[in-house]
Amino acid sequence: MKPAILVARAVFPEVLHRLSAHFEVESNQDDVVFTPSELIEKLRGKAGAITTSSARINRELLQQLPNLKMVANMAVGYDNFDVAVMTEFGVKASNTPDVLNETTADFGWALMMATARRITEAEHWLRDGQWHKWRYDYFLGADLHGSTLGIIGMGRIGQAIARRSTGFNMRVIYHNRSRLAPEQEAFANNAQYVSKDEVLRQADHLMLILPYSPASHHTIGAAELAIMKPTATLTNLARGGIVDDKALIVALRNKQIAAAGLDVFENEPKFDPDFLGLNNVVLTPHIASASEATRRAMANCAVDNLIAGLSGATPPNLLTSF
Ligand code: 8YV
Repeated sequence: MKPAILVARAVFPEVLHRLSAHFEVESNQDDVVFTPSELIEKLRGKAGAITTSSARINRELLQQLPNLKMVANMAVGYDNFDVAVMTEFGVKASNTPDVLNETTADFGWALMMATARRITEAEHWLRDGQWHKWRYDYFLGADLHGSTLGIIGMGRIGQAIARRSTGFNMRVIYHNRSRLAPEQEAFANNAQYVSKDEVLRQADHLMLILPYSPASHHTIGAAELAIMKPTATLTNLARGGIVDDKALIVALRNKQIAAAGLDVFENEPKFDPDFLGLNNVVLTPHIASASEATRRAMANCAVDNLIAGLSGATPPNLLTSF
């Protein structure tokens, strides 16, 4: 008999087809976002699951699911997993690294450029019928070329973002839990390792792409925003919670920094409505990895992991060790 699995959110139909060759699949093509207790009910008797960031895999859930053997997250970030508890319960965990690096880096640039050059603000103004003449000072923004790009979180995506800056003749400074190897720095447009405060002080454009954990909660708050340049932009591609959104709203309102581009929010999708009252912020609904090819690659990566994990092999992107 095939093991039973749950695909916790809607996916490309061919993914379900692939899974059904190996498993008894319960899917959720209506894309209901399950509450924690609904998720437990859906997972009862299942050996495995494919999840996204909306599914919290924690002690409370695992205590009730003795048959669960593996959960494959369709995301590189896995702050929705309590990996220590999954290890304790002998439940394998995996994520989808690498397949989304370049797509997410592309989007980081799109968001940073839209923010610096005020593209969505200008488009809203145009659509609103306000364009009656040209003026020398309409929508003056900040140059990217020749400026300093500051990156906090220099993992694979951060490095892909840095590499793209060569064509813009930018200087790259970064902060990370650990310093990159010299050859990695060289490949990332000669990125220079500095303290977090130095990144904040010197960056003309700040990019946040670090994993969320209790230790990185509010990496950017009022104190950090206060030492940034008043002309600087901030782009958050990482996770809600990396930035203190209330403090960012105050800083944007008071023009303590010039503008922000945000793909992720605290408490998303119920983000702080005060963002909507600001015209110096570009807002997108967590779509940095959303290219057709990459979302398919992420789904297939999660499937590869689950097939390996439930057949007793080591999943290619295993996060737990026991
Ligand atoms: C996911 C992401 O699409 O990979 C990540 O960590 O943030 C996105 O690419 C999203 O988290 C859904 O799981």
